[in-house]
Amino acid sequence: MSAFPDVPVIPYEGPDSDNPLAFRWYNPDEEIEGKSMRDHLRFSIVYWHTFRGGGADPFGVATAVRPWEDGTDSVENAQQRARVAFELFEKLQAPYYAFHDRDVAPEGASLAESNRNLDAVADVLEQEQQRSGVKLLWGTANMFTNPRFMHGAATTCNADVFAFAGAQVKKALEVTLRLGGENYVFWGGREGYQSLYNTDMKREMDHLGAFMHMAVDYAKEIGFKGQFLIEPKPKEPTKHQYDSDAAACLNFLRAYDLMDHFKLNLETNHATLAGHEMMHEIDYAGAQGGLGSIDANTGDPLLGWDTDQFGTSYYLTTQIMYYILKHGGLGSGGVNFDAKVRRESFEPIDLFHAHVGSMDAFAKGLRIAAAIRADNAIEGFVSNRYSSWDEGIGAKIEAGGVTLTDLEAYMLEKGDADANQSGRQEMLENLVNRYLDRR
Ligand code: XLS
Ligand code: NI
Ligand code: NI
Repeated sequence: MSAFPDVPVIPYEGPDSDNPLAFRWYNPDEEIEGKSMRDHLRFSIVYWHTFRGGGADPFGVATAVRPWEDGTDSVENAQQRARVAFELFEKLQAPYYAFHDRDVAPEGASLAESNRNLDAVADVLEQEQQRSGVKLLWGTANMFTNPRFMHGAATTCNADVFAFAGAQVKKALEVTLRLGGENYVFWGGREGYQSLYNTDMKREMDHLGAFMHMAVDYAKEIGFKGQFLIEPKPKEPTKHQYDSDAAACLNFLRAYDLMDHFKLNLETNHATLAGHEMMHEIDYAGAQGGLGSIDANTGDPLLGWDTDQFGTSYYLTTQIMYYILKHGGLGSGGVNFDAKVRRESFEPIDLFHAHVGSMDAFAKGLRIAAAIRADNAIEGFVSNRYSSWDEGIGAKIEAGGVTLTDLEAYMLEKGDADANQSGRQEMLENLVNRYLDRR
């Protein structure tokens, strides 16, 4: 039985199409820079917003109409929901999906019961993956919703809660392995603090480092070869999150000797909350070999929180795809739509409009970014801007071994530095717009 009988598999119809349920830019098999759009973008649909989000907000209850739900928190309902989810993944031509343990299966009265529930739903997920060919981009454990995690999971003051979190990650890793997950994500929902007065920050960070090592060791033990990812976010739910941005995460990974095992899962709206552009986070992570995957969404420029909206701005997707291409792509990561339809968009069909539009925006961004790269339009300007480092004193400094005394001798002889040249920011912004104008 179909949950979306009126929706076909979304076709590619090209830029002249005005069919709202067709792709205008996402043509999965078309090659760009020698790779199919499908393989560049590796689109992934999230289970939590799309199948568990009902549109509740602090002032009102859920609004979403989801006819396939029977209103219970039973395993059977969760299994039925999983089948519906795969119908949506297939109709969107999304090659991947992602979930938290507690999104897909109900939490039981004990850890043992929760594990049994998860296994029972994983049976259906496995069948559906085999039937449809849709794959698991990543799994993760929800260690923030249940009240036991009020003080944190790996960074809690309560050692028993740390133990519970460890047990939960162990199970989530086993299920992710069983389902062939290509990555495993840690988003530290409650790994932070509301008040430094009641917090031993050093101890909490040490515990977080130890927790991550336990995960790495257990992955090795069971033969999980997927990529571990940390997802930075600076605030919300806590005032200060330890994994606040790409730089803070990389510093944590270095400090605790985890760089070989982790990359980053960067999210647009989180970058905004951290006061960065998403392209900055991608370029920063990429420069350190830490670009793993992205959670594709956007915030509202007039609101200051994580609104997790579907991104439709070509300007934003161009920036994102440009820096992803610059750093050689997403590897085992993907473009994962960690985004939710608005509370007012309560009908099932809105789930399709949201994903079709955002997939298309990323496809268009990929096309524009590749065109800019084909002309060497930005990189050419940048390498020319730094050309003083390619020869003379610049090349010597980069090669290493130059001292302050050497610099003084050089400058005493020369008298003054060579003249500066314009940064041409406005010219480059206009240039990007010219590429956006193109078809
Ligand atoms: C919340 C995060 C979360 C992670 C997965 O803000 O984005 O959804 O992606 O735990
Ligand atoms: Ni996310
Ligand atoms: Ni988010």
